[in-house]
Amino acid sequence: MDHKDVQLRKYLYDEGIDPDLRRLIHAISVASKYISGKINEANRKLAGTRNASNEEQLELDKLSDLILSDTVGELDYIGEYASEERDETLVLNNPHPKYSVTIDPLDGSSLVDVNLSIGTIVGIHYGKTVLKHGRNLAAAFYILYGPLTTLVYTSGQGVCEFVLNPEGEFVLAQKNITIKEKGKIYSPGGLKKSWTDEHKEFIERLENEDYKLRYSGGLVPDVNQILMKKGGIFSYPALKDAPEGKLRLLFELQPLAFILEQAGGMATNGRIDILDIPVNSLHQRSPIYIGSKYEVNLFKEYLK
Ligand code: FDP
Repeated sequence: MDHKDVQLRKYLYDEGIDPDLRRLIHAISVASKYISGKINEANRKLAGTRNASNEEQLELDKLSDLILSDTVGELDYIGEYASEERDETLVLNNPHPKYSVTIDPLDGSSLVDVNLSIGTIVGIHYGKTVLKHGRNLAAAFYILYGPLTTLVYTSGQGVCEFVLNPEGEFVLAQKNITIKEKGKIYSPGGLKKSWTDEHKEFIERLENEDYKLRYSGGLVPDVNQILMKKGGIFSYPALKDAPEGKLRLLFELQPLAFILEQAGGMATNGRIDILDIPVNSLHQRSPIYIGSKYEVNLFKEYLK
């Protein structure tokens, strides 16, 4: 593998992306190939022994974080590296920080032992800190480790998908990906008995409108499914015992909201767009409704 990734780099070049941002995106995409290899290794080990999955998963999370922090840390223009795996950000002390990075190194890692898809989520903010609302994002992407490894990306000029080919290169599969005004699938997170009445009524409405249930328990594949099926809704709501829901604003929601908005969809907590939510803390959580406009706006009606 020589990691030329000509198509990925040309795409970024054609978009007029600043060379430093291009280098950062390419460096993370190369790191994701190693993570993909490590996931396969872990899967093979589990398939062979079917033993202690918790430890195996934990190790994989930490290893992915290490690979990514080392990769980002080598660049002398990054302000902060913030990872879902760490309590605090890694301040890189570079004299002229241009970008800061949020990473969820391995989202959905509890699905490794059952061989379901998982992902890495990346947000790249302008400036020396990641503690910014989502409109400050310069770029966002996720890598989906499934039967195919794909990279879905935006820098505010539409959404495109790259696929990792057998030679280990990310090649362009689709550009200008858009979703429809209204979809046919719903993906509802959270324990049903903890749902609020508004959320329960909203989900019943979708069921009465013949939406099909599609929930894998992995945020990246579940949101990717909405994007690739060209519509629908993923939700992880406020719960009676967790009013802020489960998912993290900086590491999970902002990057995915940026991508879905760019594809013509919406992402909200029910009251305010995810990208406009003020950021108070690194591990802040928020409910999310993300997908086609019809479904997201429908939920807002229920909240009124
Ligand atoms: P996981 O706990 O397996 O890491 O953010 C974490 C996440 O998975 C998301 O990938 C997923 O959408 C969500 O949690 C699943 O939560 P539930 O188990 O409550 O459905």
